[in-house]
Amino acid sequence: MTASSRLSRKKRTEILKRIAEEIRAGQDFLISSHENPEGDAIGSILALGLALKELGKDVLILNQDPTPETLSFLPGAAEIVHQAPANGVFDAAFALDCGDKQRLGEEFAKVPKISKLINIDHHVSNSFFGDINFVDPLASSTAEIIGDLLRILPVALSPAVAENIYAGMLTDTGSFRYSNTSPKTFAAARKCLLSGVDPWKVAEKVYETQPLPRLRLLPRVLETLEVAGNGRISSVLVTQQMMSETGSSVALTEDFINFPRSLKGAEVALLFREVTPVKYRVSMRSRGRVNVSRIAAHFQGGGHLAAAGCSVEGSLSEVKAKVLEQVKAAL
Ligand SMILES: [Mn+2]
Repeated sequence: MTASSRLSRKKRTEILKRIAEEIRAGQDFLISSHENPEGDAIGSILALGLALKELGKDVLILNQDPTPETLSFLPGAAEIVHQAPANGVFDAAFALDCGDKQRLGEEFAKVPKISKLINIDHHVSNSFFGDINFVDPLASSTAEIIGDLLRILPVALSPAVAENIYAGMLTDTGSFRYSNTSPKTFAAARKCLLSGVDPWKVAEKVYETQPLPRLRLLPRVLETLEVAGNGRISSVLVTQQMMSETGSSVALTEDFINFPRSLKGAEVALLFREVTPVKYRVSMRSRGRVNVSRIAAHFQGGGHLAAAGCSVEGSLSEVKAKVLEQVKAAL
């Protein structure tokens, strides 16, 4: 089975019911997401974590990396731990919004005993690393899938859970603008609003509370804008020096890629972020005609058709050349 095979409605319900059964049968749960978590990762783990607690379960939410400051307002965010527990036996661990096991990070790998791994995701590149896998590439976000799971359990959508689900959907759909936005997404968002979510409050917290270092970093990144492939490829660069001089963290570079993507005529946008002088993280965005998850996969990365990423080793000019060659071939 591959992630791209469409989940039938029947199969969807069947797997969600199986996961619900695991939740009912167990008591101790670990919930985790990918390294450098963004809105959907945080929204999903908190929504599921809070809902399980409402059901009387013991929950530990573990994320190796810190929660981005703009998402720290989300209910439950303060309870996320960043180090693996020294002991503790879990009936099941949930990997949410995470395309492969490695991206769960080093801390997750240190957890002593997990009886069952439940993988819930919407990345088309998901490697089905769980004992139970629910992967729906047509879902807008993992948060949207968590909403479905909670309905099947069932557990009522509390305002705190709803706010997390809403934030996950909002951020993964680019504020309900991307092509992954479906009637189902709006129906799920409607449910969140009926449960008390204030859309402006969430939008203001997520988008209108930029830390000063991020806005200081932005012009320096835009300064690096380059265009290739007859205007169809645009790219920007973030170096360690830019980050240290502006006091920025990696999390603050999230969404910078939207600027090269917004360039008229650009089909594929790239953001090269220096990890070390000989290793770069490459984020890719497409307007929809080029499948960037395939380009990322060429470099052992992954993602979605229109948003993907990978790490590439080499000097900046080597990395740029390698990546541009693949992108040009895909145009
Ligand atoms: Mn996601």
